Formats: sequence, C-alpha cells, structure tokens
Amino acid sequence: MTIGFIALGANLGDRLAALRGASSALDQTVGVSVECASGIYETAPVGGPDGQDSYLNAVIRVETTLSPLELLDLCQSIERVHNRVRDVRWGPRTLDLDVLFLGDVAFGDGRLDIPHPRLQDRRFVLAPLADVGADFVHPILKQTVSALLASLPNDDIDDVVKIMDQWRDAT
Ligand code: A4P
Ligand code: MG
Repeated sequence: MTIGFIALGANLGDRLAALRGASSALDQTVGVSVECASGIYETAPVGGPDGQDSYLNAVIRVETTLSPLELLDLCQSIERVHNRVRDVRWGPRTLDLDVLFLGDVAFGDGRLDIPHPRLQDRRFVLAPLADVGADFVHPILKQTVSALLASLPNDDIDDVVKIMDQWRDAT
C-alpha cells in the first residue's frame, strides 16, 4: 500500500456533488481506499479565462496499490463520468482530479508528472493538502507541506476560504 494525495476541483455545475461523487468513486475502486478528506475550500480561480466562477477545492488521502499510470487513468475515467470537457487550459471544469503525491514516487513521462509540478505554488492546493498531510515531505523539494504553505506569499490568503469540514457521504 502506498499513500497518495489527490486534489479535487470543480467550478461548473453542482460543484459539491461532483467532489462527493469523485470521493465515493475512488473509494469504491478495488485497490484504492480513501483514508480521510480535507475540508472544502471556496477559492478564486487562478489562471484561465476572465470571468470564471469560483472553485470548490479539496484534497483526499488514499491508500492504494495502483501504479502511477493506473491512478491517472482512474482519475480521468471519473472526470469523464462527470462530463469533463477539455477545451481551454485552466478553463472552467465540472471536475478536475490531480495526483499530487504517490508515496515518494518521482515520475515524469509527459502524460503524468508526480509530484504535481505546480502544487508548491498554489494555496488552493496546499491549504487543503495541509488538512490531511501537513507533515508529508515533498520527495523532491524535501520540505513538508506545512512549510511549503507557510512560504507562500500572503497576498492571496483571502482567496482560499474553508467553508465546510464534513462533506463526504457516509459509507
Ligand atoms: N497530468 C500530468 N501530471 C498530472 C498529475 N499529477 N495529475 C496531465 C493529473 N494529471 C496530470 O490536465 C492536463 C494533463 O495533465 C492531463 O491530460 C494529464 O495527462 P487536465 O486536467 O486535462 O487540464 P488542466 O487541469 O486544465 O491542466 P493542468 O495543467 O493540469 O492544470 P492545473 O495546473 O491542474 O490547474 N484555480 C482554482 N482556484 N482552483 C483550481 O482547482 N485549477 C486549475 C488547473 C487552474 N486554476 C484553478 C484550479
Ligand atoms: Mg488536471
């Protein structure tokens, strides 16, 4: 079993239902069990076209026997179920699932990069990640999640607001 962290994001449609559905779908997959979930954060969009709605973001911690590419395939199949249409990079989406860490794996083959290459720059990732993995050490940067979060500039602190603690369906 390897510990993995998966970021969930949505800014179109019923955002909370999409995050709940994704968490359940991951947990129901053979070889994946959801250990715990961060709170839900309402976050201002970073990048992409002007005028996008705000996101809901969360991070879940899983234990898994899946390989990195199996986990990516699973995430993309769950996105497809939620009618994710890929058109504009960083554009609005009903569901985005990103693999942040998978144990101490450092992997990059063009289709998949683990650790996620932008996670250390993003409060909308690091704030929920710190709820479920504050002491986890980034395998390349060799810093804990809480240290990465503390070293972000403070100018966007009001753009990432926790709005809910318990949100997953009882299983
Ligand atoms: N890919 C490579 N590594 C990974 C990984 N570790 N996990 C590839 C998942 N996918 C990975 O992603 C593009 C390609 O990345 C995939 O085909 C996969 O093979 P995508 O989900 O199709 O497109 P995207 O998410 O628009 O692109 P990208 O570059 O992954 O975007 P980011 O960096 O994830 O940013 N603002 C707020 N407030 N909240 C958000 O959640 N999200 C984004 C997306 C931008 N702004 C946001 C948010
Ligand atoms: Mg993505």
